[in-house]
Order: sequence, then C-alpha cells, then structure tokens
Amino acid sequence: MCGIVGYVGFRNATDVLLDGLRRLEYRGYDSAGIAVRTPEGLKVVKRSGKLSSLAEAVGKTPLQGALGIGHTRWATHGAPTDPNAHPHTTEDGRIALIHNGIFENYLELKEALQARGHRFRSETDTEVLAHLLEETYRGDLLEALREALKAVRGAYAVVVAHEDHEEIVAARTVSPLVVGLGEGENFLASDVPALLPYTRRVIFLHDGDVVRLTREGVEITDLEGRPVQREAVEVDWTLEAAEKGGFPHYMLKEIYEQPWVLENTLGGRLREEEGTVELGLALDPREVDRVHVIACGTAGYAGLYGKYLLETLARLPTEWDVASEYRYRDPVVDSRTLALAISQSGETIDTLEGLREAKRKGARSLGVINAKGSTLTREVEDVLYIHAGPEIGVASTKAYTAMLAAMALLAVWFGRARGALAPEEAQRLLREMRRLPRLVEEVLEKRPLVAHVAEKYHQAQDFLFLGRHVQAPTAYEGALKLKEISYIHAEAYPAGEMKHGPIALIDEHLPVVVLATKGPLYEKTLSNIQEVRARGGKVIAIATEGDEEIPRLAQDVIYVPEVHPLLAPIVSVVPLQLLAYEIAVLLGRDVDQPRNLAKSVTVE
Ligand code: HGA
Repeated sequence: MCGIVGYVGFRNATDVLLDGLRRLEYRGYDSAGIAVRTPEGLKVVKRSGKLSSLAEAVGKTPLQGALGIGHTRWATHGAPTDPNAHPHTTEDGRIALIHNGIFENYLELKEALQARGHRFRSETDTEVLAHLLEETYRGDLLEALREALKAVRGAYAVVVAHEDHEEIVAARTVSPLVVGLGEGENFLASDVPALLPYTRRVIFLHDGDVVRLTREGVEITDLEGRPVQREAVEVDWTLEAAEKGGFPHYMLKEIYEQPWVLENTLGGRLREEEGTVELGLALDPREVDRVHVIACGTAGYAGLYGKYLLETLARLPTEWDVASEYRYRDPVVDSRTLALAISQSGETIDTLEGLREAKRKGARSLGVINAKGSTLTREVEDVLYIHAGPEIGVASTKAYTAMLAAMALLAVWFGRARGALAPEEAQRLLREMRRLPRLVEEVLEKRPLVAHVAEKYHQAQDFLFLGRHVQAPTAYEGALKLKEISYIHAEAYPAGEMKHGPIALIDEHLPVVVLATKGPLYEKTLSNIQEVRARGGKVIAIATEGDEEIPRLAQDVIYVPEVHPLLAPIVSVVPLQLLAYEIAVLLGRDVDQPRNLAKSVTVE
C-alpha cells in the first residue's frame, strides 16, 4: 500500500532508493528498508520507524552498488518491527523482495512451507513469497517469480532482486506499480513522485503484468509468460500533481482508490467456502450481548450502517449514538457490552472519551480504525484495521467505504458465532462482498453522468437526501459530503420520516436525492418519490441497474450495479461522493481543505 522503489543503472542505488522513498513519505508508513546488490552480495538494512532511522543505519554501513529495491511499510500483517519490515529474503539471503498489498492465502501457504522445512523470520504475509521463490528459482528470476505467484492469491505489487543477476523483476495485481524509463538505467515505483527527479517517461503497469528491468531495457509479460506491449507515456506532472496521482485533488484520487481499498479491507478476510470471515480478533463473540457504537461524522454513519447489519444478521442489539452525546448520556453498560469505536485517524477526542466512558463502566472494546499506532489502537482491547491507506482529503471517502466493509465483516462474524446467520446466507453475502471492488470500479465509470447532474443542480441553495433502512446512513453521508465541501445546506432523513415535517420544504427549487436501490423497502421508497414529485420537487435517484420504473418518476437517474441489498450502500455512496465533489469544483471550493474543518478532530 505504501512506498516501493526499484533501481538498476549506474548511480549509487542507496541514494536513489532513499530519495525515492522520501518522495513517497506523504503516504504514511511505519517502517522502511532497502536491499542493495553490492560486490559482497545482497545487503539488507531495515528499521521500524521513520526513514531517518533507516538513513542513519545505512550511514553507518554504506552500501556500494547500482541495483537495489526499497520499501516503506504500512503494516497489515504483523507489528511494525525490524524483522517485519521489508525487504524479506530467502533463507540463504540471495534473493530479496518487497511487497505492497496482502497475500490472502498466506496462512495455508505458510503452513505448507513450514511442513516442507522452511523457517520463518517474520509475522508477515509477504515472507511466504520469499520461501516460494526459494523453491521455484532455478536460474531464471523472472520465471521463478511467475511460478511463485501462481500459488498466491490477493493484491500485490512485488519487486525482487537476486545477487547473481543485474536485473530486478516485478509484478502487480491490484496494487499500483510504475516503470520509469531512463538512459542506461531504469526504475520502478509504486507512485510517480519517486521517479520525477530522474525521468518523466513512464509505463503504468496493468493487473497481471510481470516485468524484467535491466539497465538497457524492460521486458513485460503476463503471468503465463506471454509478451505484453505497454505504451510509455510522458508525464508532465508537477511533484504536487504526482502526489495526487495525476488527479486534481486528493479527494478525487481517494474516491478512485476505493476498489483496491475494498480489496485490502475484505480480500484476506473472506472465507466464502466455509461461510465465515477470518478477522484475527482475540475477542470471543459469545461474550458479547450488545454493542454500543461510538463514533463521529462519517465514521458515525458507518457505525449506523453497522447497527442495521449487526441487528439484521447477528440479532445483536446495537445502540448508536454520536460519541459527543454517548459520553454524557450516562449509558447503561455492563461487562457483556461491546464498545465499538470507529475512527479513521484513531485520534478523534469525542470517540476516545466515549470509549473511555464505556470502559469505565465495564465494557469490552473493539476499534475499527485506519491509522496504525494511533491513540485509539492503544486503548481498545482489539482492532479491526480497515487498511484504507493514508487519507489526506479532509472529507473522508475511501475510509467510509472501507468502514462499511468492516461493518459487514463484523456482522457476519457475530452472526455466524451466535448462530443467527445460516451458513448458506453467509456464503451468499461473502460472495457478494468479493464482487464489491469490481462493482465500485463500474460505478466510477459513471463520473461523466454525475458531472452532468452536478452541472444541473449546483446553483441550488439546499438539498434533501432520503433513504431507508441501510440506505438511511447513505443519505446522511451523502448530505454530509455535500455540506462539507460545497457549503450547500443539505439535510438527510429516513425517507419515511419526510412526511412528518421536511415535506414542507419541497418545491420546484429543492433537489431531492433518493437512494432507491432494489431491496425489501423499494416500493415504499417509490411512494416517497411520488410524494416529492407531487409537490414539484426535483428527484435525483440512485437506482439499481435495469430498473425501468425509476426513469418515469425521477428527473435524473444514476444507476449502480445490482448487489445484495444489505451491501448496496457500499456501491451507492460512490456517486454521492462524486456529486459532492463535482458540485464543489463547479463552485470553486477548496475541495481538499474545506473551510473550518480539520482531518483529525482532537478537540471536544
Ligand atoms: N502485507 C504486507 C505489506 C503491507 C503493505 O502494503 N505495506 O506497505 C505487510 O504487512 O508487511
């Protein structure tokens, strides 16, 4: 997920690697390491903590060599310690590799490798690939990598070096990897900023690409070894633009990252065959009788979605409150209450204080968190990381969808453990969850249509968002996004509540965004749309692909792909994020740093 740099050429590789990793620092990481091909063989230096610790360690034993690989790690499997930092090597130390992403089936591979006598030195999923390479290497590094990758499942960008070869080989699936083309030298990086001081000619690798990089050239094949042609492009990005991946704003970049973020959140945890999920939690689900969700803002709405799922799938009574209220309402808590604290930054003071209050009263605790090492991670008994990577745009997007996915995982986990969710129903849900990254990718293709809708309504003074059941939180989140970055007043209501008051607002000037995807309450939502129409309101519907009824009722329809109704919020919120974004851009707002807001709210 974080930084990768590879170099083969004539310069001092250590300098190129450290410089490149520094340029990727903005993405956040918890440890770093390099491997350089020196006259004495491959030398690895790695350290937990910041790049300055690595640079200091390297300074003590300078590495001479013009080929190397470097990595900044954002831990997913195993704590941010020196041994878990990348590169990882074969046991003889002749092959070194770095990896971004997650090998989902690493546990079964590890057990099989251990049974064949391999000794592991880290807790990472990554290390399995080093041991696999030990078995597949027979003189051709590229072939060895291709063969080893056949055994792994999941998301990865990997880069490998062998001390006998003046080449580096690499591959990607889901996680990004870019080749930088030079004269007598070539580069690899997870992101363009690392390449900019050296070259602007790049090749963006595609899923399934495997490459061999030498000083003179680049050879690309697919996983079967068939040659693949990829076009080199000239990037004219400034450093700032490169940090945004070529997108005009971090927020848009992060919206587009959602397919692989979902892959990260869900990928290694789904066990469709067994109808279970693997969350690695120490908590015993049978010790919990009720859940108190404690969160704020966007994380709060993810928690509200969690409440619907925990009650529907696990029959687990769940209370939901914004943390600033929870803390002062003297909640009734006992030792079988689970305080479920949700936060991107892990530093939100209201959430922390709410959690502390619940703990004082004897609650058990679980955090759903993005930022490793944050205060919240230290105060909860257990953490379910969402693995969304650093989120820089103040208005949260990818952390939200990742939190929704985490809620779905938790609900299945509790549902199965409590016997409330039948294995077949769990299997069906998990298969649907597996499709989510692809489905979100499809929704992202709708951006031109969303931009058109934004153009039509961006002068409105107010917006109303409506949704029912699991789509009520989607409506809240859609309204929040719009408020945060466009400064247009937006309200959200459960659709059935409209007639109890907000209906008075409806006239021909009020755009009403209705979450009208297929599900048990679809018909009721259609009736609410009729009520809006009857009063001249303009309806923008988020509907399920293939729904022919909706265009007759709504002025504008944005279709999302069909998915299990309980998962529909994960695909439906994406057009709402895009709508807020497009409107904010049309109004000339500061999208990434909206006025009055901070990314991590550490005051009460
Ligand atoms: N799963 C691997 C790599 C995580 C990552 O992408 N880091 O940047 C690990 O935990 O080491």
